[in-house]
Amino acid sequence: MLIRTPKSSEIKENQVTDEHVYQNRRQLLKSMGFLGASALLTNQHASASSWFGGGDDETFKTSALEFSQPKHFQSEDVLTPEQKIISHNNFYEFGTGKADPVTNSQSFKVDPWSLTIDGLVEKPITLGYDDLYKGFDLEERIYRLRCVEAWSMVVPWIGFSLADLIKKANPLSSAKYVVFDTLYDPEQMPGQRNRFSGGGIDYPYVEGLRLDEAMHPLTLMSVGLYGKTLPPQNGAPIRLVVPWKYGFKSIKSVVRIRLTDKKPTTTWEQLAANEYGFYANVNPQVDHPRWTQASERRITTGGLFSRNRIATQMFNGYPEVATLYTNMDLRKNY
Ligand SMILES: Nc1nc2c(c(=O)[nH]1)N[C@H]1C(S)=C(S)[C@@H](COP(=O)(O)O)O[C@H]1N2
Ligand SMILES: [Mo]
Repeated sequence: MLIRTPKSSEIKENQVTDEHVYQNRRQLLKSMGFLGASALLTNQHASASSWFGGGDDETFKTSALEFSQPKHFQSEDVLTPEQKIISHNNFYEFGTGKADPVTNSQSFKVDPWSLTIDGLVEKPITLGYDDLYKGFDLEERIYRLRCVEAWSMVVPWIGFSLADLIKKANPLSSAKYVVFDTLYDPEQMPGQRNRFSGGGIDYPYVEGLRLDEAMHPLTLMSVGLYGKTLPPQNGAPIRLVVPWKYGFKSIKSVVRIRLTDKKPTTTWEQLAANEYGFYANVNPQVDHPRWTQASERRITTGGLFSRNRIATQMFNGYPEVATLYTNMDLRKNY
């Protein structure tokens, strides 16, 4: 039996499957016998809930990481529980529902992996799977991440500054922007097989930053969370995290980082440029055309009926990035 999900033409990021709905769906699946007790405990397998017709049988194996905890990246915010971070998110390559990524990505292969840094650089680099963990000083950084759909999480990411990686390639002075590509592999990513399964996105998923944004010390290449390597649903083996921007900028499972002199057109701009701009800085004063951005629902430990609505902060509470945008009209450059 399959749970029907909307056609891709009906799907947009505004379809807020907030945690209520998500929890209710799990309750429903449970009452229909899809979720066993252990699956509920680990929140992992929502098998048979997938509209691709089954989901993965295996569970992806993560492994422990060694990392430091620099004081300036810690936080007083209540952390979002690990089980929620890894079971409720967006990764359209694995389906457009909030539980689809965890359901459909468990057999995703991350080793071997290849990440290339090229374009306007003196020294193009290609990193293999082991290089992602060994070539850098890994840090745990607790970041807020706010989705454009107005929910947010607080995540103990593990990773390194993107600047450290870009510097190794020696950028040319002509480089102005950085373009990121997610893996394109329809065999492994069911959302890439046709327009309907992947939310209308023309894959690969592409994101971009201005070079100075990319070089900002907050901009993180993450290889782990909660002390372990990333699970596939969160972008294994390596993904971007830009904590002052809406979540869609934080591109997952990156295979290429290219320096250019032209502003790229990103995936969400291609889909709806009037709704999802290139900058996508978290800004409570600039609403999405169809909903307010002044507040957000923080996902913490709350259960089925918890309400945890808080005011959204400018730049998601990272005022140190404001200098990147002096003299820019953030209403025009949304
Ligand atoms: N390749 C890829 N990256 C992606 C997405 C996606 O669909 N495909 N979704 C984005 C969106 S909209 C959000 S909110 C975050 C959510 O994932 P996280 O909870 O692991 O940060 O991933 C972002 N990165
Ligand atoms: Mo998002």
